Amino acid sequence: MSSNRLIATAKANTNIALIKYWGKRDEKLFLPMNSSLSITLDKFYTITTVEFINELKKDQLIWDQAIASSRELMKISSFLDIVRKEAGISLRAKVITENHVPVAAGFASSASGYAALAAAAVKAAGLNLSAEKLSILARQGSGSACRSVFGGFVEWQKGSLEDGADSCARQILDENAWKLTVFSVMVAAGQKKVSSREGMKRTVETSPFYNGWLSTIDDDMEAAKQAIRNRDFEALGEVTEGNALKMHATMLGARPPIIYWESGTLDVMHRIFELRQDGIPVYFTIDAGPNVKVLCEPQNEDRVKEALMELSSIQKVITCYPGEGVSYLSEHLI
Ligand code: FM0
Repeated sequence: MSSNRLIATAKANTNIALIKYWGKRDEKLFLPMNSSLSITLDKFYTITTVEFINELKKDQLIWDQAIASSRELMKISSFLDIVRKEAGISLRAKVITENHVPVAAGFASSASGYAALAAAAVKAAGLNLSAEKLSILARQGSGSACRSVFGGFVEWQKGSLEDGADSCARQILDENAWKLTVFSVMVAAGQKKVSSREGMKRTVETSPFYNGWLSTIDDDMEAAKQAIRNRDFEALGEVTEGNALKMHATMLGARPPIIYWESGTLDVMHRIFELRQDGIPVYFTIDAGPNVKVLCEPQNEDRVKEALMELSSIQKVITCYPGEGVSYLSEHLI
């Protein structure tokens, strides 16, 4: 690869929110109603190469080895427009992206996807952005992507400025500072029916419980940060599980209502409650889908996994740990 080619490859991991982002105050800039907090994970990731090419008339997108739909291309193109504007270039780009996120895992591949795309695009465009600026850029592709820029435990401060210049993520603890186990538990389910984008919009607009949700976020954020500072797993688990349940409660009040849970989701939740009654500190969180993420300390990991595997409604359990933030790869896919 010659040094003057406008090309770069970046890798980004997915993240799982412990305090959830649910609702936007500005849809165009992806500004959230509430702050959130996540763990970047080590198992599921996206690798994306961006090359700005003189001869191209329009952007190209190759998505998991296939030409992407024009709808996907349009989204990527308008995201690249932000980068082009910032870099003062008008070149079109070839984008090759590979998702190593099992579709059924219930992780938003948009988080790792836009973090990797933002990182590769700015480097290919010759921009030298701070991690904070990169996070702000990634946010404008998908909100949760701003957190995947950083590894380990990450907080996304909602900010208050109208242009979103203070709405970005920052690292609380790096990925080696506190090893926790996060099981990605896949339960039997059909296709996801309501995207998180649509689900949060409908909740903000129609749920009478939405303001109740918002009124508890500052306390939850503070409790989570304190638990992380103190490496207090039970305190972190309590606030994490409660926060996820509150988010889902807001959706029950939406019209039409949104229920992401399947019967397998409930089986896992009840099994976690039983394990806690048996004295094992283990907690769950659930995103906008039926799968469950289960958190425990590494010393209890075997016992928890065994208990989960006994459930017939479970399809697969993948063991994850805190992972790193975006990185650049010297080899590339072209
Ligand atoms: O990750 O409309 O980022 O904090 O996963 O692209 O900004 O896909 F549980 C739900 C993520 C929502 C919580 O939403 O939405 C979280 C959620 P976008 P995202």
